[in-house]
Amino acid sequence: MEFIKVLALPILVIVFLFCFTRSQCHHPLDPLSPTEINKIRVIIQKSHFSSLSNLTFHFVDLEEPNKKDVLHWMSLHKHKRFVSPYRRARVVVRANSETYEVMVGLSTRAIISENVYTGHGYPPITLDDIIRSSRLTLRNHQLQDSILRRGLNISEVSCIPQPAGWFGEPKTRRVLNVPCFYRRGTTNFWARPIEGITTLVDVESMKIIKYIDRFRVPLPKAESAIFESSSQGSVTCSDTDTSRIIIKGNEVKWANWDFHVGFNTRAGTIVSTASIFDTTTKKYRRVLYRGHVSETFVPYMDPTFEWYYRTFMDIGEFGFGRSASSLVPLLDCPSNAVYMVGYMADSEGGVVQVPNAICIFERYVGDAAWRHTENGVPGNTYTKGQQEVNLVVRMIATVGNYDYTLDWEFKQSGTIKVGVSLTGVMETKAVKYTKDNQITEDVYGTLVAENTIAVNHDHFLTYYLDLDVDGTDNSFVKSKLITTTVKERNVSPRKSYWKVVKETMKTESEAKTNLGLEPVELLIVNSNKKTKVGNDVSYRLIPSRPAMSLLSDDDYPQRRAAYTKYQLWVTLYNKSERWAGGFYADRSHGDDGLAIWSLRNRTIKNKDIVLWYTVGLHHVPCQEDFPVMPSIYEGFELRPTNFFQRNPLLKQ
Ligand SMILES: *[C@@H]1O[C@H](CO)[C@@H](O)[C@H](O)[C@H]1NC(C)=O
Ligand SMILES: *[C@@H]1O[C@H](CO)[C@@H](O)[C@H](O)[C@H]1NC(C)=O
Ligand SMILES: *[C@@H]1O[C@H](CO)[C@@H](O)[C@H](O)[C@H]1NC(C)=O
Ligand SMILES: *[C@@H]1O[C@H](CO)[C@@H](O)[C@H](O)[C@H]1NC(C)=O
Ligand SMILES: [Cu+2]
Repeated sequence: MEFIKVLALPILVIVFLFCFTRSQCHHPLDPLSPTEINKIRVIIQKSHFSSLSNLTFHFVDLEEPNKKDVLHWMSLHKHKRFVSPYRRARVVVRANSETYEVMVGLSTRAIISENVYTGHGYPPITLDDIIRSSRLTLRNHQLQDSILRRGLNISEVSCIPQPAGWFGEPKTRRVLNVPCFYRRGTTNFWARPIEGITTLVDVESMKIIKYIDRFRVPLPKAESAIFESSSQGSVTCSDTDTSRIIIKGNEVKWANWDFHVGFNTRAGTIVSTASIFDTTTKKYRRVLYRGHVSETFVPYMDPTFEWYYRTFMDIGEFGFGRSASSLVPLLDCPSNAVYMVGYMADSEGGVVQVPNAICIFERYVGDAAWRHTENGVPGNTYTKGQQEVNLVVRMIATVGNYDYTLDWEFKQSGTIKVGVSLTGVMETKAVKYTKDNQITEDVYGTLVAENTIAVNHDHFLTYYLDLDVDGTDNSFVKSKLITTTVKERNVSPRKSYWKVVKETMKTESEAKTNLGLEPVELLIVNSNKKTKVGNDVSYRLIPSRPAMSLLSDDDYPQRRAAYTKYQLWVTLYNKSERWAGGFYADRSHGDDGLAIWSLRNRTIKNKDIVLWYTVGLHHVPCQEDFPVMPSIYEGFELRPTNFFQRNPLLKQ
């Protein structure tokens, strides 16, 4: 057997090229540096905002430069001439009980613009909001009495504030619901909810505005919740250290790929300006301008008083970047991983550093990227192939009880595989039942241990995918496989075959798609570019198992996450349209976001377009998911389709 050993060569080249002047290395999409975050804080604090009461920072991010400026910079960058577009920050603060949107110029050190946001919904909840609401709840004498009446010890209670959703109130306040849990005997307090108690905190005045203790049920046992002791302490196996990853600032070059890795509080990892080298033309060709998780929707299926509001939109309400876990070497990433630090601002505008926020590593998949055994050549049987080695960009967002491992995997074949692994702890509810056969009412979930119901719910992760396949102007094409009857019966005994019928989607409304059994290829096509033999250059979406929200259209959480009724949307590119559930997702009314923008029904043919794809999981809990669930993966691929002249893995 003869393998092509291109990839197995042990060349150790982890190169960190440091920048000596800022303009040399500054990619226009680089996230804000600690120096810049500090600068923004100082600029705002020295402005008239200092005279307003309760100034808190809810969002501090790079104001993305215009796409055409970035693309212009990219084209010059490749020739080593640098013209940096402007650096600006978009800041959302709360002061005087109002939401201000502020644009800060980083080179001019000045506020460029500001306005008061008067629409529905609120900016992301801060960590400070959460810590203070939790403390306030624990100090409440009524709660302390309730805890005592249940024979529990208040020192061992944890209260975890949660977004309150929106249920038709014409006017909302910034509030958090604060359920409590019991820690005694286990740190897995999620499995020991203290049921029956509702605390609602007004976050602005930091006051409890509702306290109700409706009923008592037994607390689930601590023993069944414990998993910490069975954690694997150390991992001894060692991977090979062959790495060909070149990281320069936030730019990554590996094999035939070149892309930028950013990080912000809202999306977490952002992959930008991804291009792939074409050995035929000896040029990098554009694939993805920007990709990240845009919103999540996690509605629980328990409509009772204590649970109905649990309909979370984690990206907008809090943020995947804000929830980033520091990755643990050998647990979260293999030994050959390199790490990136994540920076963000806290509620006072100060710098928060997340060490090991992102890891990047080569994955030796253990499979063949392609292979063939040829038996048909007499006396010359051979097997040829190439092992699959990919590059993974990973982060983990731990949003309270759940851990989402978010991967962007680049393959040398040109495919980008995007996926999420879910693990962590389920939200459970305490009940009186100890056996399933005692249950005669609807309990909205599965009895996973005595007195413990894990409640049914969904996970929807909607990805923002601004594909620019070999250029900016693309079209969304459905290649439908249509069963066709053979008419020329005199030449063929066959009665049927399928043929491909291509339909280019003309408008946003036409592009909304629900995937099912219909055989269809979903293509982002650049009809201005053709291969040598004349096919339209494209990438196609290989979807995951389709899932769509089952809530009724008029249900309040569904109105806020209306975009989850379709797995796939295509919109005209607009820099301001990034967050599928609207920017102000906390307590939103569903009057902003993907479903609303699409109503404009813009034409999308041969235009700069954005694909929105939702990975969904209906979670019917089972006993194996308790007390901590084994990882479950869902993902999709973006795969070159008539993009290259032939299999790009083959040497020229
Ligand atoms: C309550 O818990 C705390 C902390 O574990 C402990 O110090 C204290 O003695 C407990 N109180 C009672 C009454 O058990
Ligand atoms: C400022 O915060 C305090 C305590 O959190 C609150 O009592 C006060 O009402 C707030 N002021 C305004 C104008 O929101
Ligand atoms: C871009 O999107 C924003 C938000 O939806 C909208 O207000 C604006 O009019 C859009 N711009 C264009 C040129 O359509
Ligand atoms: C969108 O526009 C197309 C073409 O103008 C039209 O046929 C279609 O009915 C429109 N859809 C909606 C929902 O407005
Ligand atoms: Cu789940």
